[in-house]
Amino acid sequence: MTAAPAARAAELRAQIAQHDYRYYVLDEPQIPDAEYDRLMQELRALEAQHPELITPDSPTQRVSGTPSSAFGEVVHQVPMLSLDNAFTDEDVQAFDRRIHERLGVAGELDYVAEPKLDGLAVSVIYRDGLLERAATRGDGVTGEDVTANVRTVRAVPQRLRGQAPALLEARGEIFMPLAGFERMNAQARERGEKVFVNPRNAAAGSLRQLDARVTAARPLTAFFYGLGTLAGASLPGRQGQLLEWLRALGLPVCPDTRAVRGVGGCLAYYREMGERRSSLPYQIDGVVYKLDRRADQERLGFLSRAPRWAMAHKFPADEALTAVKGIEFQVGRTGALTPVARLAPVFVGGVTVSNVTLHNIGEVHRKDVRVGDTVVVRRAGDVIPEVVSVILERRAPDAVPVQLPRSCPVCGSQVLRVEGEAVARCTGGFTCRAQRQEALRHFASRRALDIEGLGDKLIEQLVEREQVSSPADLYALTLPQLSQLERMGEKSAANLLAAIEKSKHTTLPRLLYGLGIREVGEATALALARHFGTLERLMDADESAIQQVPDVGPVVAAHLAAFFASDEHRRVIKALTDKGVKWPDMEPAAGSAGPQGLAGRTVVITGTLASMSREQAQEALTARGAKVSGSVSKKTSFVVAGSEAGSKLAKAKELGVPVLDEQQLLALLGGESR
Ligand code: 9MJ
Repeated sequence: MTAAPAARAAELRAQIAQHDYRYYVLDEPQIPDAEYDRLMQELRALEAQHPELITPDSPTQRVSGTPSSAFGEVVHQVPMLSLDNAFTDEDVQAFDRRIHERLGVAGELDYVAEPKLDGLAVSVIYRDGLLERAATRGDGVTGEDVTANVRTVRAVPQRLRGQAPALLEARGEIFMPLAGFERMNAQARERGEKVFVNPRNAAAGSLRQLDARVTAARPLTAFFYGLGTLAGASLPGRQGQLLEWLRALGLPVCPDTRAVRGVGGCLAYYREMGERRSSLPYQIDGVVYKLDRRADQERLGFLSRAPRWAMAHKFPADEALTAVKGIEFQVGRTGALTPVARLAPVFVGGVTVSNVTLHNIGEVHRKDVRVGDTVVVRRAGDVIPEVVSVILERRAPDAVPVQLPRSCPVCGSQVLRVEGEAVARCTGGFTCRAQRQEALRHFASRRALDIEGLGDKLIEQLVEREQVSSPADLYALTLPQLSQLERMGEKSAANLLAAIEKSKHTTLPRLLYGLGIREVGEATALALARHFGTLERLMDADESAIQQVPDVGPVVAAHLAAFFASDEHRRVIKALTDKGVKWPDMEPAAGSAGPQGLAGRTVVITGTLASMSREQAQEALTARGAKVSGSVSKKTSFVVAGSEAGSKLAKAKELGVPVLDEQQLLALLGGESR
């Protein structure tokens, strides 16, 4: 090192501050983390040799080594306001109307719309550009002094950039990005430690640590959106300009903040963020609208705790507390016992939830859910609801842990849990009514034999009356038998019979899928059908031959071999063909859907394809037996989505219809190997 120690230390500090700025404010990191760490190490070493060179704003001083015994109190010179909440479009319209009335203006108003971050509100004071004090919001008037902790958050600069005012109090939110939250929880889980329920609790818990070294190890970051006290500079005239100014001073501002016009612009932003919510890198619980012009804000003023010129528009809560009324075990098609928590109905994420799957007994024990417990239930976006955690403080002293039943709750057969497997299964096989019922339901389902009108209730009755025990029995049902079922008129019985008759003309992939072989989903069924061409060839194949099929591994091959080794299953297949169920053989063609490989499939093409026109794609699909349709419905087998696909893609996602991209289409057509 040639530079004098003082000069080198100053240079390193400036470089580190610049990298923090690029990383947190511009979101354009310039150097790898390892290089950043090297700069820090060099600075630490230099300061250790020359302690007189340490400055209070040195990045090495972010972590104080002395845990404090309590947080001091801080009185906010300008109260830290909270926000009024809107839950409906009407609430937002009323907010906008009130502003018009009070200001006595007509026409659309300018707003700034911001994501409402789910973190911890903080005030950070800079004097002559240097970070002096940080505090939590507390009750808005008095908060806690968390300076030592906030100093450890790299997104919060120690020193402002450029022309800093004499005094500036920036306000914003400290939070934990989802990736960091998940990483931290995964580590905690590995060590058998307590996990945080959500990023907000994690941020709050991390910031309120008496030992700032703990805070320093937590992946916290910050976005700023407002001002408290200001001296030595004039306030920008608009909220949008204020955000730009904060950014220029080196304070990170949320990149998803946007200028919008009128109530229409606000609501459009709300919907857009609602859709993007699940893919954002941070957790939000709504959006915030702020009237842009400061002069207008000042005319409107405050109402008790909240400004009249701003409003939080909340998303439907995605977490709620409720009670576990019971935990039952459902038996699935493959005998898997799935524990299901019956809940006191609770409105969460926009729907009422009263049942939540707990997946398997291991999960029940890991979360330690017991009957009578109060639990946190989450439903984020359109993800299936889940039990996040148990509120242990509210557990009744006599609550007993859930046991895996020894015998099947439906048929009484023994329940087995293979060593090392999460799932426990009923060993009753087809003798178990639940498994029979589920197998029939699967066989008749839309993507399998597609027997329209054969719903759960009917299957239940048919199985209960022992009129049907295997899929082949469906083809022996008569009109008088069907007419006798509950809620079944002559007409619907005739329709059902016709649907059963129609299902006899099927395809090999549908049949294979419909047989309900473990781990054989639609894609595997199609691959098997394409590879072997006929059912006989597949039934005669041994495990190693089956493993030749693309994407079929030893586990699936073993399930297939075991399935076809069973006399019972062979009898059912023979009975099906005897009753007239038939399907065309497929031309074996490795890796692609050969002639008629897509028979019976309805496909929708949307968006722009790069390698062919839509007409060419349509032709290629039709040549393989598919029907190409213009609109997406429950009947659509799959949607091919090119670039700029719009409403049809959205509809497919809504209905759960599989979506293929262009690469996958090409692979299916055999034009390219994957
Ligand atoms: C959050 N939580 O993201 C405000 N907030 O403005 C945003 N909170 C706020 N603004 C005035 N973006 C009081 C609180």
